[in-house]
Amino acid sequence: MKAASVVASILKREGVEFLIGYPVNQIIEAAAEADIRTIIVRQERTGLHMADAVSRVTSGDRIGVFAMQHGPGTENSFGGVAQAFGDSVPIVVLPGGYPRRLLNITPNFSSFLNYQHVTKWAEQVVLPEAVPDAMRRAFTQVKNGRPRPVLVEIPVDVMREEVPDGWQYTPTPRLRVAPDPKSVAALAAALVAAERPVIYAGQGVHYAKAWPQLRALAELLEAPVTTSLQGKSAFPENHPLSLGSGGRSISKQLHQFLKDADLIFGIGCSFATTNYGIAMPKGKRYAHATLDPLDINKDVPAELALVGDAALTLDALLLEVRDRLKGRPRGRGPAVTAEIKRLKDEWLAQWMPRLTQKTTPLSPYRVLWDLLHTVDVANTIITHDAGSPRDQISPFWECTTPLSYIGWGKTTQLGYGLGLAMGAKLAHPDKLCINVWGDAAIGFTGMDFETAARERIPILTVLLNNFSMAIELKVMKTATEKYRSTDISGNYADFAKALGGWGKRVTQPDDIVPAIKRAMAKTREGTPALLEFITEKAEDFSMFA
Ligand SMILES: Cc1ncc(C[n+]2csc(CCOP(=O)(O)OP(=O)(O)O)c2C)c(N)n1
Ligand SMILES: [Mg+2]
Repeated sequence: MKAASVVASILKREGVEFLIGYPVNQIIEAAAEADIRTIIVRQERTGLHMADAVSRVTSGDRIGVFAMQHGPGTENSFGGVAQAFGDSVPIVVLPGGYPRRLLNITPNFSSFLNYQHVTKWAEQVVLPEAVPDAMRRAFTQVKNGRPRPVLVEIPVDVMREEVPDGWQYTPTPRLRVAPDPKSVAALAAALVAAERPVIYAGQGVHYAKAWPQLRALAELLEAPVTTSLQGKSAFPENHPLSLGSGGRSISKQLHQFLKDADLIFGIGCSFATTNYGIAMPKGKRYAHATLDPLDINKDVPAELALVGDAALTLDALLLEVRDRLKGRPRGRGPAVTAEIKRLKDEWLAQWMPRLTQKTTPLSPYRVLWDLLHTVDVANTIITHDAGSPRDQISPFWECTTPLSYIGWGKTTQLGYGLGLAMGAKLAHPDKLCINVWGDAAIGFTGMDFETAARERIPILTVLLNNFSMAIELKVMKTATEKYRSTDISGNYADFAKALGGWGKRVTQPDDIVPAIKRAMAKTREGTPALLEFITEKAEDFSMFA
């Protein structure tokens, strides 16, 4: 068997159902021969984003895999891998490499060297017989420990060579790590003793599917819960104890409860400092439970810390907390939920004029509010993009089911959302998968709407077209005045049609809901739909100093 076919055979054994890629890479042909569906994108970055979503929306049960060619393919893929690294997403990246006689000779791009900083594991395979071992290592790494991309670079001449008979491959295990019982007891004691604890859940809860345990702990402690953007939907946001998700813009109740907290308990989160997450208040007591010890004491000093899988950690904490409470409720639930409700009502009342505004150009808030109230939220997977759309949607989109929102932002590549929606749709064909983006974002990856049409990946893409990079207006005042440097333009509804999808431009408030309904019907027929809403250059966000 040729090395490329051995790779395909291993992918099959690892349960990979589709290989997303861009030619030339011999693994693509070998995968098709092995009956793995090959999906060819229009540029590498989107393909990586699709693979990324497959892993995210399946809690890593299915790992997204992407293959591209040596040289330009590997050079052009950098953004996709870097984004997955930044947001800690487990994907397998299979670049071709220059033939061995040219490998690692300047100016030839080496994936092995260049991707070191954005992968948790990178190998270059120089002998065909080493392929099964390299793949075993890569899959073991991608499924275990902190989720992040892994990479195996196989030179084109190695791909064509025979792997000697007798090679073996057993699918790799997914192993879980439990926290130290002593530290669990100490953390449980602190949680029970705290007067105003706040639980901050990250995406570790999604990967461990620890949603029931998170809810049980919150209810037991009668403690409010928020999430990181990546962890959004880990806790039902219509639950009376929910503060909504963190992000650059947040709810008033979240702002207030964090300010007043006496103990912030992070579970399955990194607490990494980021512009696109909550700024953790200084001078608070922190308890931190996460999978990767490298995150402990990194950005926030943790008085108490646990290392382990989020589900095993919460299981252990639940036992300890129950043991301490001895069936006696903390008794603060009614007061806490009443306070959350009061603040939430105040906050929504303040925003309601924007969320229901009747003016044209449309308020982006109105568009997103109508979207929220038109789709079946529980059976939708939605993602934002970089720019204002992220900050306009994340605090107001109320998730009720796990993994119904793909939140991101440790790095924020414009155009990421399209591939995420497409990957989510591949993994969950029965759900409505939506990406919400601005007109700058579509400039990066918009051509891959054609992939959605050609491959029949019927997503709904919601474009907020304000003919501007509105989020940059404040920082590009002179350039805008003198040279119109933040202006951009396009007719994206026509663009969608030209690429084989369905498109509609919407300018009037009364047309928003009917257009969404038509677009949803199109997706059910198998056609991707693009709704282009002509919106104002909004500059107001739900942010607190
Ligand atoms: C690849 C990349 N380059 C630059 C940026 C910086 N950036 C963030 S948002 C933005 C403009 C967003 O404009 P648009 O998508 O139209 O959204 P708007 O703010 O107008 O609603 C820019 C330039 C980025 N996030 N990603
Ligand atoms: Mg814009």
